[in-house]
Amino acid sequence: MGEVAGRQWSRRSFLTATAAAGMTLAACGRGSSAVAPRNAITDAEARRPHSGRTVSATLTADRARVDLGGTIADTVSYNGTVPGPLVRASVGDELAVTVRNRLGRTTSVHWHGIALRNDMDGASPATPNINAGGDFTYRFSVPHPGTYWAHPHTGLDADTGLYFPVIVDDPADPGDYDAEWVVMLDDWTDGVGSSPAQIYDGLRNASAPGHDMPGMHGMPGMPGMPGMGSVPGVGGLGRSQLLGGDAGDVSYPYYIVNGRIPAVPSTFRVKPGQRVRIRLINAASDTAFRVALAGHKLTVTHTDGFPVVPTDVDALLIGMGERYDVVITAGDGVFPLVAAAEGKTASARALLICGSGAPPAADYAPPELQGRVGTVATFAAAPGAALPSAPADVELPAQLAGSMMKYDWTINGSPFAGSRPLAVREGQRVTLSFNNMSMMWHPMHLHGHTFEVLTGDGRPGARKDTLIVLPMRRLAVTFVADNPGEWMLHCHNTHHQEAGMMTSLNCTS
Ligand SMILES: [Cu+2]
Repeated sequence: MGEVAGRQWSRRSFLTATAAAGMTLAACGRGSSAVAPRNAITDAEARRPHSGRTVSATLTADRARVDLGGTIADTVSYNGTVPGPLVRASVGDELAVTVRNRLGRTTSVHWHGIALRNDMDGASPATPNINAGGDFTYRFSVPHPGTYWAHPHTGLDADTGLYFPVIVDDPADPGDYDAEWVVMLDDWTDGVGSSPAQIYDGLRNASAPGHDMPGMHGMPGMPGMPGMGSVPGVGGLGRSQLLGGDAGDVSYPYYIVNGRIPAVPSTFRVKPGQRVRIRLINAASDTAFRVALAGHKLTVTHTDGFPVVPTDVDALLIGMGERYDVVITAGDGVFPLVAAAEGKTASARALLICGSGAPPAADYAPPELQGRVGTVATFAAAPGAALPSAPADVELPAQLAGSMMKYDWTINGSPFAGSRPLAVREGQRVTLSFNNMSMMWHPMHLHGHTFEVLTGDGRPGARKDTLIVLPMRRLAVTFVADNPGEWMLHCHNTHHQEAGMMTSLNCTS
């Protein structure tokens, strides 16, 4: 941020500028004019660290028959696997990832959590989508170490096999562990149950006029009930105390870890006593997972890529789009890593094999799941990751609303097409206040930036780019708007996002 951080802005000038920008934008609607001129984006890119090294990869997005462990799914994937191949670089490296779109429809690759140049973010309109049959090379430098991932930002393709982990290493920090296990969690229906489009239509149709069903979340899919139950998987879910109410909208046929169903799990082998860094990534569309490793405590070290004060928990609640890094010391035996689909009475699992023995039954629920469950409020940014204390230059609201009955998910009163962007100037310190006025939780994700959760007690909260906001609750975050461009701010529930629960943070230089 350097020079821009030193700019002095009076609160009055902000309010005036914001109001004026707002009026202009309201008059124009969501136009196609670029928020950040190309030189602002290239200037910001020049200020990022540069190692001089380029990491290249080619990903072909295409139809694939994928073996989930004896269950074959006709789906779409990158290079024929679920998850797609790991993309790994070090801080300051340039990534050059060519995506060949063989899906027969428009696609994109969004680099979730990476504070990259706006025109490579993989979210329209800042980055043009890739046309059917077309190729595009995403080229950008990676400024921060951490655990990230990537997925399409077009339609319902986030609910397919199109995702892969992205890891950025810090050459100055080798880490105090012997082995590393990347764990991607997902809820799965594509090619084995209702299609993502059928589920989305089912959610929308259940909300058609005359289909008002108060409390429908708690009901099983009752035969004869209009909408609900007419599409297998839609509705009929339980509640979660951790999530403050309804757990989700969709019951998936499978919950998977690293592309495998619980009966035929993926495995990871280490020796007893070894320290293992586990990078947990929730790539699901409608499922928060409660994750525990049988017989082990989890020492949480990072939230969404950024260090926290190391904290021991028995289990972790991970919403869609969130990542947690934990370190464990391996015991002697075979231990299931269980990701319980929160409020959905089903689980995903993988096995940590550090000795002899048979794994427990596929539905084994380790007692750790009922122990101390870490949520975002449990963690504090490590001293090096906390933002300097500073007053906000601008305060922005993000009012979350909508209901299952109308399926009208909005931010600040509008679905995306009619929404008024949130306006900031480069270098401003921003407080963003989520106010969830709906009866459902939302994992809110901001592109291009990492914020610090405001705890209200002066303690620095965790650094995050995706944040669970519980129903009927307020939660504020602070960040420096140091990345010029048009950045999406949205719910990471795929169906809520598709229904319009998205706006943008427009950062002008
Ligand atoms: Cu949502």
